[in-house]
Amino acid sequence: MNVAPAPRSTRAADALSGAVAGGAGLALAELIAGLLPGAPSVVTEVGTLLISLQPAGAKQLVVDLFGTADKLALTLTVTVVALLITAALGVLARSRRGLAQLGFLGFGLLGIYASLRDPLVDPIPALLSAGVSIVVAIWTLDWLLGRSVVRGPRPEMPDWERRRFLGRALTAGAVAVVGGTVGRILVERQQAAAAAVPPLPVAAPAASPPPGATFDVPGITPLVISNDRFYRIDTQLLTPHLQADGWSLSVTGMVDRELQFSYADLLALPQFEQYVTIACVSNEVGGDLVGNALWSGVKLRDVLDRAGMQADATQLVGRAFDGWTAGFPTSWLDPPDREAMIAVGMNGEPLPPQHGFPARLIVPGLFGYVSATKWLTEINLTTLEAFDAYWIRLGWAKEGPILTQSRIDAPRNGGHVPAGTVAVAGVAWAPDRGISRVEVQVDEGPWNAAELSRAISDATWLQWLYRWQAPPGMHSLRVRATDGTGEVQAAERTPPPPDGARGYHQIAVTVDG
Ligand SMILES: Nc1nc2c(c(=O)[nH]1)N[C@H]1C(S)=C(S)[C@@H](COP(=O)(O)O)O[C@H]1N2
Ligand SMILES: [Mo]
Repeated sequence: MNVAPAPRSTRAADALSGAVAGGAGLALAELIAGLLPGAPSVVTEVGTLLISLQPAGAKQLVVDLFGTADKLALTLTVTVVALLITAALGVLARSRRGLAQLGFLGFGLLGIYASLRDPLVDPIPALLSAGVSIVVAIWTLDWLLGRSVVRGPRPEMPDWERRRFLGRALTAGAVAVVGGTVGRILVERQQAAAAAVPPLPVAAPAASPPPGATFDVPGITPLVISNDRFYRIDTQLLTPHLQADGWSLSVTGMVDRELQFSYADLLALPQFEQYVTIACVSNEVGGDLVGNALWSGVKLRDVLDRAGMQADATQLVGRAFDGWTAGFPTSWLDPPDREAMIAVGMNGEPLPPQHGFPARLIVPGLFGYVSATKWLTEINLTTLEAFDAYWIRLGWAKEGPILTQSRIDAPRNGGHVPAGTVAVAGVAWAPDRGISRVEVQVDEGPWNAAELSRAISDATWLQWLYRWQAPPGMHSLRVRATDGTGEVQAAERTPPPPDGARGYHQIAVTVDG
């Protein structure tokens, strides 16, 4: 056979190899997204990124053009463009294999970047999925190109080899199409389930923050932390994505009637909302494992009344879907102005998966590890002696009231400020005793009273502000708070274990002359 060399068909083969390799990578990412909740659908994320990059007018144009089909159209567009680009990378790979591989890597990085912008995406599955997909795409490309890589002039592709190549490319392509489609169907199902969560019922509204609840100081912590900025602490490596359907909460143990609530049952009970500041026992002095949010849901006492909590039940244990537990004395529930709750909403949204969807406990005044069970499935009434919860068995204190703490947010530690009046400001908290006083000490000088913002309630933090006449030089600033009972925050530094860090937050600043 003396057919002339056919560079065009070889180039077509290279392009096909690139597109199939790209398709394999994309399909794998989609399949992982479908199987592993929290892993991103790269196609959806890149599409969302592209939309967000459009100027406002163009965004509307896209929506108008595609109408209700815009999501599908966007998905297809992203896929087709990605395949065209990887096809080009396939052609490039013939002469510049390394460069083409870098191109695939760049694709993966774009996917990671787009995915991590989404607060619902978990970084670990996102990185894992991107890593595996890039490796598989590059490996597929090598596998398809492997046969025909020859240095020097482009060789003719003999017929038998062409057939073998086509067989491989079609097989890989078919696997990618099937895998990608299955992944896409699973992803769409997840998205539909998430969209099917009923809207939160109207709750008896919390008093809104009073006038004077905040100070306008750059760098100060906002009064309410948004859901995607709220600190997150739990023992889960991957965020659990529980479905409202099929979830239930049982109330068990020392009660007259054991009860079970579906998500709809819970939403049908009287709803209320309140601002509560929660904190983690492992927060260091000056750390940020503390946050304030508007929680909505059901009063714990309503549910306990229905179940008929028995008088000799001394401990309430919250159990999560995975068996994680937290427990606190039932006597903590007694003060009438302390409202422990089963929260279903956070800042007006259903609880995000990271923060315990469908329901969690929020108990004003207690550290999270003894109270704030996320992904709650059981409330068990027992005695203090009968049960030690998760962190208690690991040596943390059985009782965990939140310690009085204060933090300097502005100026920044190690920062420079101009001489003159400097706004020293931050937050202080002692849920649910409240804060009565905050003082600032400069170097070893006297303690100066700071102005306090008007607190939303004793269950929340407040902001404080001290206008400091700052002389040039290096200075240290310290803060201490006094709680609503008149007790000054502990001065002596202790590490977080076993019951929370103590000591004053201190920073160093340079005042420029
Ligand atoms: N199921 C479950 N709930 C949990 C935890 C956990 O590990 N598992 N950690 C607790 C701890 S230690 C804290 S401080 C709070 C943190 O709540 P957040 O992540 O919503 O800020 O959740 C609590 N609830
Ligand atoms: Mo915690």
